[in-house]
Amino acid sequence: TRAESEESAKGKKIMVIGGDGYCGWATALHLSKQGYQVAIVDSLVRRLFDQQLGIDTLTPIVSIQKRIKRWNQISGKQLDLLVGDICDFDFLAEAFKSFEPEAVVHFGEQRSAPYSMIDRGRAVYTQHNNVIGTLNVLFAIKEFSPECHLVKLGTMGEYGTPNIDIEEGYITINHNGRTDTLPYPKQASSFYHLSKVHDSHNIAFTCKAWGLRATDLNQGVVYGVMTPETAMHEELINRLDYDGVFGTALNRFCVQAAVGHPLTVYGKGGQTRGYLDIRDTVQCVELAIANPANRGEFRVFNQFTEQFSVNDLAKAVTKAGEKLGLEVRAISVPNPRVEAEEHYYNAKHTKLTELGLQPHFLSDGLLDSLLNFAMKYSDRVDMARIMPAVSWKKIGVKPRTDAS
Ligand code: NAD
Ligand code: USQ
Repeated sequence: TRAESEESAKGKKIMVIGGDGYCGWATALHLSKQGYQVAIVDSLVRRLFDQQLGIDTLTPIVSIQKRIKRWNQISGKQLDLLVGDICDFDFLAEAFKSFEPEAVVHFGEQRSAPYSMIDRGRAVYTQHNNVIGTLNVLFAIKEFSPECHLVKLGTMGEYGTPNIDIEEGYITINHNGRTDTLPYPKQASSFYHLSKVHDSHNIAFTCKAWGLRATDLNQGVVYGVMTPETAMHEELINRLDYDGVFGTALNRFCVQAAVGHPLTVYGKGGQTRGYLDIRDTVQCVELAIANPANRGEFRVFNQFTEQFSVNDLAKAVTKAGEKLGLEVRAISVPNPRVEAEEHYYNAKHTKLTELGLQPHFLSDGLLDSLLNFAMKYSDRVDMARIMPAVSWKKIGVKPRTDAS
């Protein structure tokens, strides 16, 4: 039961790589609150990308050191901090030897599809950072903590938008009279999403070859900003990206509605994806940790709670905005990406529910609170950074110094 798993979790050591980011910070605090011993590993490179691109989170986040100090004052719990790049194996090895994790939650990647499509340099950086970082984590687990469970953030985007149902990681195929259960076909559509495909292959191989235990969480698009822990103090506030490079669909639409910018529907708006509330991200990760994969097992969970098209989201935000007296209008923006704008989409997502996930479905209450949140910080919004400026087709070898 949940109570038993929480009880047995007490004291378990969890390394959260990427713990200064959007999903990672909320997860680190949630796990700490639940009684896990948490160490955050982060290079803080995400804060550097923002500076280099001249963008900023909607919310005024303080330094990671201040965040941790505040959490300690409020909760009485300790969070360890190891600042470094997991692509530097000496750093990662020291982190493993000093902390001795029993599970590693790996959020620490360059996670924006548009960022990976800015220019050749960013495309190569994204695949190097993500693929080599994950390879280093796999080697570190083998060498220093072979029992350690890897909980790796993947993406629903690994599957693309096939014209058949999407299964959870594997599909049973009947071919020329023989049957096998094989990895579900991957059709990612950005250099970022492809980096996750490469990671999945490397993880699957090392589970088989070295007997590592891993769970690949193919997460959908995350929305929302508050979790019970990040809401406890302004210095614990989470980041909320709304710009055209790091901002994601629903979060962007809420900020756009709050500042009177038209909602930016790319192309026809029939693009359908899996979505989940950030409160469910933290729940799913905890469920994966509390129910580890077996040695040698490469487990895949599809981590989302509902499917929406971009047009569905625009409609929901328009309705919720109008209730608050906002004038909301959606426009069709020429699609900067290469993707299907009308397609079949039906993805399975039962494994986390079977483990006990209690979803927070998208509700009027959530939209209302996210819109109010965006209105509260609306003076921080830079209107010039909302429209998309990265084209899948125009990417070239020339370094872009102004990705705005
Ligand atoms: P984020 O950019 O807010 O956080 C990522 C963190 O990882 C940052 O703090 C960054 O500094 C750190 N990092 C990156 N490379 C590193 C390295 N080499 N060494 C150490 N630290 C490094 O991203 P997020 O939105 O929190 O996403 C976290 C993970 O979840 C990513 O792997 C992403 O692909 C996945 N994911 C996110 C979403 C979403 O909607 N945000 C959806 C599905 C999957
Ligand atoms: N879109 C719009 N208007 C916008 C922003 C996006 O129409 O203003 C469309 C995009 O074209 C796309 C869909 O909405 O069809 C989702 O785009 P997104 O930017 O919200 O999400 P995506 O690029 O897919 O990436 C995000 C995270 C990434 C994660 C992924 C999960 O940044 O880390 O892996 O969601 S998934 O989409 O399931 O692959």
